[in-house]
Amino acid sequence: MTTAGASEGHGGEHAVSVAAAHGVDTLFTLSGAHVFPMYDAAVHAEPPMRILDVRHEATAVFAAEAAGKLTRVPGLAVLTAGPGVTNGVSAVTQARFSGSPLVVLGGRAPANRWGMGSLQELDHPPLLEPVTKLARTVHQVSEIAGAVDEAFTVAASPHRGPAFLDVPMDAFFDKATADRPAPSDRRRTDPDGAALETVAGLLAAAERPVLVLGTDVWADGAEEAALRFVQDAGVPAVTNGMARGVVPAGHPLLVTRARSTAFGRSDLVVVVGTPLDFRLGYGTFGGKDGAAPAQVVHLADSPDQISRHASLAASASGDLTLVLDGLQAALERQGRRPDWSRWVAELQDGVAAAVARDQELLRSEADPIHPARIYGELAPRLADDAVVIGDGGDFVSFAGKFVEPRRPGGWLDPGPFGCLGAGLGAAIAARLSRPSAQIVLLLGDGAAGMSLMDVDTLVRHDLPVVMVCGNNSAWGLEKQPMQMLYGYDVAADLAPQTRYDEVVRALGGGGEMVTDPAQIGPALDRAFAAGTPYLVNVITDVDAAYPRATFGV
Ligand SMILES: Cc1ncc(C[n+]2csc(CCOP(=O)(O)OP(=O)(O)O)c2C)c(N)n1
Ligand SMILES: [Mg+2]
Repeated sequence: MTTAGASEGHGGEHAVSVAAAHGVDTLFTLSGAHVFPMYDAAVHAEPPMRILDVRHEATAVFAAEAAGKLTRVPGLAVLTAGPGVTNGVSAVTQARFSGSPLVVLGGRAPANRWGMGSLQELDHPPLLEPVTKLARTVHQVSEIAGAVDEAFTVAASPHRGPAFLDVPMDAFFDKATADRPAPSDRRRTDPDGAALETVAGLLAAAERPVLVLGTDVWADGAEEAALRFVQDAGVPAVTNGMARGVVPAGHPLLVTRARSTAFGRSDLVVVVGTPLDFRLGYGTFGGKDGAAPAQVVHLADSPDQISRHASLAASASGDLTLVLDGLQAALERQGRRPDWSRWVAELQDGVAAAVARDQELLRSEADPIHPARIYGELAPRLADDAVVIGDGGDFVSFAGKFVEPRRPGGWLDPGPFGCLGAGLGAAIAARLSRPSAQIVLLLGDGAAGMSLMDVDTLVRHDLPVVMVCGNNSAWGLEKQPMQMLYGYDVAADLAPQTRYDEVVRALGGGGEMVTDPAQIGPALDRAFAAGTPYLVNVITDVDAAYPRATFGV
């Protein structure tokens, strides 16, 4: 371990100083005395660390998670002991599922009273252990700097994820002289060259290959290598999660809109940086129109991410830039350049047909409004660097179909954990991380109810964000499946035309309700021009359900 020298200070000073050395400029929190040393240190740090105080700990952790995703420096959430930590657990779990770099520092009841029943006395690490890469108590003030350094290093190392520490109050307020470690340079893990040769051989022999690019391509900083590979190899690609935009909207090799043909007719699917989970049919491809099952290759940022359930023709792991550049070099050594032009043309035809089919819905004049019309109005208003955040069910699925990012790292969806309520936290972090970009938060009306109070945080911290609520007065993604399975539904309806826009106005932002499709565009223009948090509350047709092929099980 290299050190930045020994320093004197209380526990908060050690923790904040090490976090800052790892690149953190903001801590997300909700007040509690157990963590006061963190605030004192943030206030007195040079430069001060921004304290972004929110209205629910879930928002603090969702914000830190989103900051980690957007900046690729672990986000930092500071939670008070007991309920502060337990309120954050769902968001920590989301970070685990999404491989998001995140450090959560919890307060903890004092060690010198442990077992006597002091306020909020809870042993957190056993609760956090199953959903983190690291969860432990730091018992001595002199150990805080080293432990925080370890937490940041673990969170930021592939495969990324959350790390949790708690510090007993007496140790946190205590003082010590301790070494403050200097963060070490990132180490890149080389992939196995022979494995890449095998993959290159499979690719060279394939007639209808498809490349899938997922979130870890962005998280691992491999977005340029990925686009290079797509273009140099000439292989059609489907992107998901934070890799959306790696192959930009309109690129001739981006075939996401022809996904079902691509996956169904492919003879070789190479999946990079995302698990072979329900979003990818558990890693089973091919078989459409009498096609044989496809061979599957899994390339991941670390060995533990390689699928254990799918039958793989080959796999490799390591730094994804080295993986993709290495694969291209190996492909060139194959000496035969496969001609995939007919396959690519077939998929391009599929994309063009899908885009043409969309037009009617995107321009729909239906009353009540079809949710697709909202995206027909929103998409042309988005700048290349817009950050689009989805929090909801069907409303967000429509966004996934109709909003195609033009740059990577600007699309935040709930990921495989699918936790509603992440929206306001993600919007807070996005506004801070991308100060000059459009930030658009897409909220289902159900999801809106989970975090809308944190509009108060946007207002207090002067963070303008455009919110668009697809208000179908229902938990739509649950209502339709229950209808399908039982022929009736319960616990799926919400009140009609609830004025979420007035909630935002009451909290100090702006907003309006829209019931006429022709008014969506002008309302969005007003929202983008507002310079304050602004919610466009669009009343939509509850019967316009997203056409879903799977419920994720
Ligand atoms: C925390 C949490 N609770 C429940 C669910 C189950 N769930 C998934 S989508 C959904 C409906 C979302 O409704 P809304 O936000 O209004 O979007 P809509 O589907 O109506 O467009 C529900 C309840 C979940 N994913 N996360
Ligand atoms: Mg809804």
